[in-house]
Amino acid sequence: RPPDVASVRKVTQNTEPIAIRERTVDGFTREFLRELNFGQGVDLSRASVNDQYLALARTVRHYLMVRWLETLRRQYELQAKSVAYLSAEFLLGRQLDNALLASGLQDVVEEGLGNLGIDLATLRDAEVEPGLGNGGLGRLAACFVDSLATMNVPCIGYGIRYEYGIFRQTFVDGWQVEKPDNWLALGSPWEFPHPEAAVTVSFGGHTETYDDEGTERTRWVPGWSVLGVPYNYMVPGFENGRVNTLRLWSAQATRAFDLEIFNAGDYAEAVRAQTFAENISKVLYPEDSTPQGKELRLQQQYFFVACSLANFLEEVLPEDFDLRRLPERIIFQLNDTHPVIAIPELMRILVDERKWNWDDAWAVIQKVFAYTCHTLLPEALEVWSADLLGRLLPRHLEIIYRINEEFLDGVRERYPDDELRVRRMSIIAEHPERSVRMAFLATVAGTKVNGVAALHSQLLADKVLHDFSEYFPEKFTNVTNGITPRRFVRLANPGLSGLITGAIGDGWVTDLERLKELEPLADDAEFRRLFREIKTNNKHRLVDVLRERDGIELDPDTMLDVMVKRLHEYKRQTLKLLHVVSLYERITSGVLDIDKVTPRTFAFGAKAAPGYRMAKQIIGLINAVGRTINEDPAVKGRLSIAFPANYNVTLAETLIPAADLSEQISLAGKEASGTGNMKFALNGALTIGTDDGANVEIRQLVGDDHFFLFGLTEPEVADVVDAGYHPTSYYESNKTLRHALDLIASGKFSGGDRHVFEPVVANLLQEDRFLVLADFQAYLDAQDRVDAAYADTDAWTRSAVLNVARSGFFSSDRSMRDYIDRIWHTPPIDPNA
Ligand code: B1H
Repeated sequence: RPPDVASVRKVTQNTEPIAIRERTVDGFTREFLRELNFGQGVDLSRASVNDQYLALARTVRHYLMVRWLETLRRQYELQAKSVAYLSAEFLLGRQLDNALLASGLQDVVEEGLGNLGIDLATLRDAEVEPGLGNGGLGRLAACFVDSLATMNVPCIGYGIRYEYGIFRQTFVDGWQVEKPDNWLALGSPWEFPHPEAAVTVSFGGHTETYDDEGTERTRWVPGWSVLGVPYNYMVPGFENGRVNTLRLWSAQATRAFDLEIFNAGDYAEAVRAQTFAENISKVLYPEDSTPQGKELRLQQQYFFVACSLANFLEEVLPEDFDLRRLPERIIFQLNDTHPVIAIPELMRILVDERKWNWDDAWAVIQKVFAYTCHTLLPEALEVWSADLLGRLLPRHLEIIYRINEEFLDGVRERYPDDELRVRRMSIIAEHPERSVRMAFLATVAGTKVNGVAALHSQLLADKVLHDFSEYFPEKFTNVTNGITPRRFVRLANPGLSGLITGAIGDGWVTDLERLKELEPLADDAEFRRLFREIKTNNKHRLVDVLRERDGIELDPDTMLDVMVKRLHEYKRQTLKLLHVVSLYERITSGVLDIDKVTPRTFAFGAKAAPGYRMAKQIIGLINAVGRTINEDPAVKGRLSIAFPANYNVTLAETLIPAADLSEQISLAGKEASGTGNMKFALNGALTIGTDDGANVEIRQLVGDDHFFLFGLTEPEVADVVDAGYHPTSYYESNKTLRHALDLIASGKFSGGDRHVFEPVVANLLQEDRFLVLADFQAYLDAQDRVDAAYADTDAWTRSAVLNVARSGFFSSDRSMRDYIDRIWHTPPIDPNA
């Protein structure tokens, strides 16, 4: 039976408790072989690795199943307040290892499979990661649901089951070529489809008013509809018996829709209609931070939000629930503006369908939504053309207009004779075309608005949403991001985890501040030796993975200097590249004595949005510089570049634990938070970084002596820009910079062709929106400090240990506590209640 409301009711009423499966090696082995034989239909001697993987996944899933049903049953009994995390992205990463860890089955499974002659590691590698997100924002959602389950907080994650996740990146002659990510092709053992619980979602059409027993009401007469089929995923807490639910929606054609067309005799048209409907959840939009305003994307947003609200109101809540009490039962957290259309949708449900009056509905709305903003870039603030929105969701546009009118009435009352302010604050922009500013809508309707790091929240309140923070000061708050220590330390870095547990016990996995207890060990020579040994082992593990995965040979005896994140100009991969090119140029021209250069491997990982031309050029340039440097005997053993294609969660899990130096070099005031920065610090890399996003907090916590700070601060950036920034003046006055840029312009990295990378160089010289040239010298100086520090192995290791010991704050468990205290007010469930 589906683990859904209907079955929950049944369980509470009339079933015996299901026997807990035997958690022994023999018990596991029996279950596994049963799955292989009856689930996959093969016997062990003929089973492929994929057969074995699928059977194992289903076996592990069975063990968690009992707890899942139990969690649902208790939730139904307790009717406790839950979090509904609405997110267009959940970048989950591989599931198997996490499920094994959460269920405490690792040892049993390893031994059981071993007895059958199967290597667990081989099966792990057979899993294709669900890449249902672009980068930090999607991964954050996955960390948050992990933490909530671990902390015993009721949560449902709601999102989209994209048939194709983030594209698979390949390189052809060094240029990015995208391939579809067919992650479902070999089977998807972690999901539970529930076609019987499908929700109908409508689009288009028109609205009309009618007389409802003396009251004039509006109704929406949609033009077409699709079905949303829920696929449930387990979100197991760490060793605590709780399993929350992630519900992702898949679009299908409605029966009525195609029946009508079939009956009209147009078979081909009916099949085409099916494809049309299914297109909605077909593919994840690969733009990280610059949404394109495409109609299909708005369809996706409304689709998953409408399904989720309907599911929560009609299936999760008890049948007779009084919606006036909704704020006691739920908080809908809006992960950026992507789900903000939920606000007018809930208004529509309450006002049009449940026939509430407007004010009562609005009062509830203002208590059940909260909004997280993830950006500061103006071009990333989502805006929908009123024309498009009105065609796709005519009733929602009307509702937005009314929300805006009433809101602006209030603004006018507070600030009479300030029409300029009214225009600035309007949810509706008039130029360049009439459009809806989704961040404003979320701010007006939500109970809280939060940024994702201290600096970011400050800048949000002071700049991007300044009028709003003045108008609603009580709404604005900060919750600094975090990462789950289960996946990114315990699983990704078993060596370090063992060392930590040996020193302070294993409580840190769910109480990361306890890493503080490691501080004294930074001065313990034997501890440092073991710490270094683990880093070296992690490098060897990475060497093996890159050889196998990419055919890349990497020297484990060099400093591993890593920059992995989406390719974006504001993140400044070109600054990193200019450092490498400058080192190369100075060595080959004899300015630098090669024997004095610290041997380094520069690792890059980055996907570019397929339509972002400059980003793709930069990828081409990194690969071109890499090819030249890696082949040049003059720098052999000193400088090399490794740029494995298709950086993803799985690669991050081996790359980050091996890193010595973490590159977090965005222009100050542009990176909202960053979360990779936290993962590196917790795995014992030192950071070279600007005062941006969560770097600020990392530096404050680990201490200036253990962090390489450089570059303009955010106020300095503002001053430079206000004064009129001229990149050429830096080019002209700095010889090192000039030589590096000239070398690129000379065609050195493009077989003598001066045209290939001309756009990158020209952009830096003429525009340089993100002040790469202004920060170049400061960056080089900071890299010199890195070299000096690295030369003293003991001091470096001491700093690395202190980075680990002082970064416990960056657990997403702490982020969740902050959301609970400041925004959600959803207490954890007492396990003994
Ligand atoms: C972040 C996005 C984002 N901010 C639009 N904004 C997207 C915007 O598909 N889209 O259209 C996708 C993603 N992602 C990131 O969020 C920030 O840049 C990081 O600094 C931050 O750490 C992360 C999590 O808060």
